Amino acid sequence: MPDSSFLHWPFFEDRHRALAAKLEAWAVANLAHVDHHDVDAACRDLVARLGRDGFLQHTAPGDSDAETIDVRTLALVRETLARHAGLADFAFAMQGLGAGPISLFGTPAQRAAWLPKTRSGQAIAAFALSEAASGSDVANISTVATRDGDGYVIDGEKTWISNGGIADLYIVFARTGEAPGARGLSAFVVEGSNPGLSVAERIEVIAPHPLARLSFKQCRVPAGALIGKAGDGFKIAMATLDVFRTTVGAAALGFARRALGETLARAAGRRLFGAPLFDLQMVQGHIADMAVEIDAAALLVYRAAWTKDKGAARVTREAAMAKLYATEAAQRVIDAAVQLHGGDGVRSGHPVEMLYRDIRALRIYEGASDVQKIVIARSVLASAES
Ligand code: COS
Repeated sequence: MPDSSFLHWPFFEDRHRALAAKLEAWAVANLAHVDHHDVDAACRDLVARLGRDGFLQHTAPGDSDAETIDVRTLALVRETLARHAGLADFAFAMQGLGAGPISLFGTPAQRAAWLPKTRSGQAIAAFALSEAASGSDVANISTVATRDGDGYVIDGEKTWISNGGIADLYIVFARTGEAPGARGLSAFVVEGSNPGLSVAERIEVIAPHPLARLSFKQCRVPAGALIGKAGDGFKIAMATLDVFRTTVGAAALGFARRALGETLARAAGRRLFGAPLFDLQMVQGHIADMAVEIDAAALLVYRAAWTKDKGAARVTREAAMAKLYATEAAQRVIDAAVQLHGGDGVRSGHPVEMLYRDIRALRIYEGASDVQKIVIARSVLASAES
């Protein structure tokens, strides 16, 4: 296990340290050989095992209003899983993001119907927000949900949907028209078996995972599928992202820690110019930069998580800072790791080559770095004006 002294920072409690130790042992035993050839099967298997062994419990508390998501726990689990296997982190994270709107805003009936299944790994969850013309500009969503009798009919397309094709439930954001723009969206639970929902395209990416474009044609859902109130969809999406963006930063942190660990082993084991690589001061300079960026990222991630857990109503700025900095820093750390590994750094299947592919999407999904800067700047301005 790499340096775990950060677990003694004041953000954490004994229960966090105990979970980190338990999950580390589980990851060593379970994640040494994740098969990437069939990512659908691998993700189903990972969700089932994470559920069976109790780790998905943390993705969606909330059977009662008194229970809330513990963001520090989510972040610790994500960074630990990411350090061992990117696909395991993906499987865990999507259960959380997909169940998030139900956990945070669902009715008692929605919570009772779905959360026991997502927590046990019996149901796979997905978050269907992005569209071809509205990835960053969420208020511009064009998928529509039309009131029809005692339910709604959804028509449109969603794209870049993680777990698309293998999910049992999708949280779908659609325009219900209470007002133009952001105030006219609503969120719905759509079952994977709904005949109006189909996979239009499977999408291959540089770090493969289940990903699809989805088509909704006359997709009928009951009134009970509406999460929160009609018109609340944008706020439900943003508030869910406020929680999970911090954990994207945590995943990036896990990737960066793994990259540093691989680099330290390389620097100690490889000899160059008659001495260990580590003896070169230029190498030490890289390692120092990597370590500083990792600690700075960890401080921002766990500051955001702790702030939310202590009851802040909104952590929009803290979460945006955590995601922005941790993902961008991890990209730099991993790039340095590849460089210090020489040719091995770009050899297919080498851990740092896999990290190099794994990290890239985190700077784009759940709000691209550019969007995080907009969010941060607006928040800074608002504070300055108040
Ligand atoms: N929590 C709760 N409410 C929020 C919120 C948040 N984090 N962010 C905004 N809102 C509210 C605002 O307060 C505003 O409410 P009122 O209408 O009552 O004033 C409303 O939602 C609209 O907000 P805003 O005017 O900021 O909307 P914009 O269209 O300008 O939002 C950004 C722009 C870029 C911030 C937003 O679209 C965004 O975060 N985009 C990235 C989306 C993303 O992560 N995509 C990836 C998909 S998931 S893989």
